[in-house]
Amino acid sequence: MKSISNKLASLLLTAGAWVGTAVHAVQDLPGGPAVNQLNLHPPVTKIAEEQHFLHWMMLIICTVIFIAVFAVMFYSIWKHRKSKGAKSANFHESVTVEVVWTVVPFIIVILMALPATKVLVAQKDTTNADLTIKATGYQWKWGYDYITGEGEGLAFISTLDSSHRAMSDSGNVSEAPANYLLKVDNPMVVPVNKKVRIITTANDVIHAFMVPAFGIKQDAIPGFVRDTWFRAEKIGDYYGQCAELCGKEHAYMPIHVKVLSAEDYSQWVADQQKKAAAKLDDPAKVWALDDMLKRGEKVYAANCAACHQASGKGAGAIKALDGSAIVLDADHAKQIQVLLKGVNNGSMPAWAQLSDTDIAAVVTYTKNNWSNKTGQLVQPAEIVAQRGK
Ligand code: HEC
Ligand SMILES: [Cu+2]
Repeated sequence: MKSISNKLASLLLTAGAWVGTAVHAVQDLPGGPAVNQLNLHPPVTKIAEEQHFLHWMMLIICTVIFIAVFAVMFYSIWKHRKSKGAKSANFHESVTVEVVWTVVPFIIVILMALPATKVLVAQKDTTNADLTIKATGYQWKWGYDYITGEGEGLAFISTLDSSHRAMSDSGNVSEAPANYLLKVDNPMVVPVNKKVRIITTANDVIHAFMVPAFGIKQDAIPGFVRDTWFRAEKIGDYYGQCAELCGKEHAYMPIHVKVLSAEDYSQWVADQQKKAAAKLDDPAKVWALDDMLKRGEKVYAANCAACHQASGKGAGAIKALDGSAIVLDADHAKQIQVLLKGVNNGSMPAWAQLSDTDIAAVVTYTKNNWSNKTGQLVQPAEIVAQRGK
């Protein structure tokens, strides 16, 4: 008994200490979660506002009904208890009671269903969008393709900041910033007050695109196309997550939507288009080893380190690249094929979406980093040659 109460006390102390540090470290994130948040996220779209209204309206109606029904019930039980000599009344087939208990709930249900249906239909109306963006779920990141509207043709991948992932893996979150596990390299950027249609799909498993402040949540299913929409009414940063439950890694593919003024958005589009043009490397270009290694290091940090670790040692089923026979092999095709096609049903994902130069760079990097001092240099042209095979 004593030992149990001791254990309990120490458990409470640890919990207390944990809550204590957590409260110090974590702050509200505007557009994202808040500390001790009880209500839904502050709405930034009409739809989200209406969802709030529905949520509260129904909660209040249900609470009023609950209190009324239970008050009558408990009062009756107490008032007509047996010790007072109460005799139960006997009334069968009272038409009045039956009509009342059918008609009243019917009216209440209609009162709740009408506004709910109106919002539901509005949520589904993705017509006349100013901008259409395809959001593709990958294990474990989002791909955004600007399909129509201003910015058409832009496409990029949005990945969790690797320092946040490292923090999560280490379990030491005392320094966690307010945007912990919500910081990405490339946020989705959209203009304010414009209707944005989001088309969702996925490349491997089911994902779900959710941004609470916009009141949107849509499954992203491989081989299917679904859509949703929002019109953000306030400039700012808004955060969401992949809301699919199956598999812990969905927690590491956050969504960050940056809402800009019309002018800032146009500026962003112009900048992106310039960058994209610069990135369109000539796959025929012949690279020097040093430049390739520098580029490969970046590609590795952004795409591979989450699984294979910065040390190249991997972990568990994730094979080490440091010392791997495939990486060391003088036949470059072996590793290039691993990257283009993936292995083991995607447990090592395919990277065909990376550019030829990026793949050549990361292959070169793994072949010359850690203890892998092969001196081998892989050129983009080799990737081009391997793509069709
Ligand atoms: C989602 C986790 C994950 C990511 C991200 C990932 N890999 Fe892998 N990788 C694996 C797993 C798991 C294996 C082992 C597959 C097997 O053979 O079962 C593997 C195997 C490999 C192999 C073969 C190693 C061998 O000796 O068989 C190479 C090469 C490789 N990965 C390179 C890369 C590169 C380069 C990147 C970044 C562009 C990368 N991987 C990103 C999970 C990942
Ligand atoms: Cu997901």
